[in-house]
Amino acid sequence: MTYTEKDKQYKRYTITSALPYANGPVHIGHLAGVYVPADVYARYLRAQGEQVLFIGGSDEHGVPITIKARKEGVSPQDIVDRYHKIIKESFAELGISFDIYSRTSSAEHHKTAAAFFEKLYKEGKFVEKTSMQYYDEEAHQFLADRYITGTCPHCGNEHAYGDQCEACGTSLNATDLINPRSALSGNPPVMKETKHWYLPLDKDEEWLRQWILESHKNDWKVNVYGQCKSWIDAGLQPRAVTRDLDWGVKVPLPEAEGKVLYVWFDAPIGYISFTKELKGDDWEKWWKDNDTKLVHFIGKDNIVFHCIIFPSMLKAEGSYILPQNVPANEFLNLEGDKISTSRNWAVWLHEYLKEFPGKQDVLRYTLCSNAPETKDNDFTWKDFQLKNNSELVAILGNFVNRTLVLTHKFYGGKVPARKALTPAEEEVIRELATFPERVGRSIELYRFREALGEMMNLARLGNKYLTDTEPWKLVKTDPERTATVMNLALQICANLAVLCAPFLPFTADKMHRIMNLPAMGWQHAGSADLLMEGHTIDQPELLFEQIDDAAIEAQVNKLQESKRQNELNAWQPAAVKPTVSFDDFGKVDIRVGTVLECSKVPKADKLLQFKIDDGMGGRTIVSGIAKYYTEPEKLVGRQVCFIANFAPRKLKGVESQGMILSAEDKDGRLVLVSPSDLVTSGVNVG
Ligand code: B3M
Ligand code: ZN
Repeated sequence: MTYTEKDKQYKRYTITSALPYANGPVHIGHLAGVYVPADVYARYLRAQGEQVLFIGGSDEHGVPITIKARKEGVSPQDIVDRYHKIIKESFAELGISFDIYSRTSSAEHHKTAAAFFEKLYKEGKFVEKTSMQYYDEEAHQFLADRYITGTCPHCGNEHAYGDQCEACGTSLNATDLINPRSALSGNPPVMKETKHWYLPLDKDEEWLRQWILESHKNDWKVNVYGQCKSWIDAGLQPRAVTRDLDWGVKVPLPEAEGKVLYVWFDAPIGYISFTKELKGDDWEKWWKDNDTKLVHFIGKDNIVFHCIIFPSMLKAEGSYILPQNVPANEFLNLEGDKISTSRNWAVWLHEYLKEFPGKQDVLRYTLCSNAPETKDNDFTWKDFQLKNNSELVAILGNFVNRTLVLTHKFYGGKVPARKALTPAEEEVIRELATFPERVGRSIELYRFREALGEMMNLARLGNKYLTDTEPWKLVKTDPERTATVMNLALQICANLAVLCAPFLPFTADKMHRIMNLPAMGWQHAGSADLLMEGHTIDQPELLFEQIDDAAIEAQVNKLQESKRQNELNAWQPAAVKPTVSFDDFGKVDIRVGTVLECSKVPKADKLLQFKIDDGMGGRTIVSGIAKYYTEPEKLVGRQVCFIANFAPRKLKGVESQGMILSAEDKDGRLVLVSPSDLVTSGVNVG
């Protein structure tokens, strides 16, 4: 049984993609890990004629948002309004085909999440516990999740958060951290008593083991299965689902003043709330009917929440289905370094869209062909350029363009008649028929890179066919054979328009438009009779254009600049040198001098030559600051500090009689040290 057949038992597909925190824009790591694959999957299933609900939205609660708001001195609502808009618009522009993109601050979501909690509470599904929790005495606040940082007990990462270590993916309780510190004041926290509600995951171990480790041993990805297994094997602990915070969904109990639902309790319920927003009374079948296939697209740091905690919530509620699959991806790095929002080491989607207008599909293609499906992967701008120039332009674009241009040249844009076929052509037609299944099967197995590669193989097949038959030569000797070749090449183009659509929707639209194709489903593809003889093709347009070195260099420079900014931000004063005695200090004779002349030392880029009035008849000093004072003559009259008893030395043939003092700024720039008021030349500094 193929996967395609197996899935026929489903009547509809509920596809969710992780809700990005609205504390920053979306970057290529998010796209490659979650949104591009989820969108390919949703578009493919729609093309298959399936009923699809593709859900997205912003995660607007949680500590990352309140921390950001605090840093900027604005309200959390300001932060989420700002980023929700950027995220939503940039997803739409990239063609991520959500059926709804909502937000967890919506009224429907608050209502749904609170009701979900209430139901579990009333049915006694929670354990109530009073415990000691970290509290910041200076900020008068309990320290939930990311308000507390410390060393991960599993991997030693010194910047682990109170709910999770991002380095090793482990989900933590704040009390697990070694050397905990408050993110508010930087102080070590104290313990204070508070009451919370816990989901007793320890009681779910048995069915989780059966459900994941047995039932899904063969269809869940190895990385997902492996993380779940090590979690379950380590023994599950009760998880608090409430927090002492004032930003989030209020805990709907009178005794829970000042408490909200834990963000990881409310956020996945967002998938359900958004379904309600979109479908109204018709929402339930998308979440409760057994003939619905629920699939969560996420990044690897979200595995435990989607495979263990959310399913346990759904199971406790009792009326929901569980996900059939959770195809989590690994991480995408950027130019060899971990993508980081705080270090601005990222390619931001909204910036890409501005800087590469009309090139949505190039990004979709690059990210899909390089998706971190089985291991972390690296995005480089060079590779982006290569994929565009030697794959999209040279393979897909080239095949389609050659075919359409020749059709216009030979037949005025009308599809010519196909006559007798050679055995090689019969083989091309047989192979063409296998592509919908080859591409589709890989998509259904969540192997999107492989699927994309298969689609490109059809373009390769087309190119090879043209190269083998050479219609541009054949036309001079055998018009009938040429017509057959061009007919078949056009059929391949029409097939590509259908098969590339999940990956490259903008290109597919363009091809449909140029070739005057009707809307077609996946089931139409594979046929060599999509275009009737005489069908009119419009003037060809290039599908892709070369990306030149300058565009790539600009991006690399932009990244380098952000690296430089980071280094500057991380600057700290050098450690203080070993103590010196008053006598030792007294040996250095520092004085004030007045610049009489100043010029560049010939044949030395860095050196300036000063003539200084030192009150003792004058002296020459050479100093390596030419780069920072490009108009040396303007220094005349300026007072500087210099070491008067520095051993003389020769620099580029000039004897330097002392050393002029300058301060080195954190970016390496040197500035002269001068007295703040005019003094007599030659006086001592000390
Ligand atoms: N907001 C975490 C993340 O972006 C999170 C996902 C929620 S999915 C329900 O990694
Ligand atoms: Zn860790």
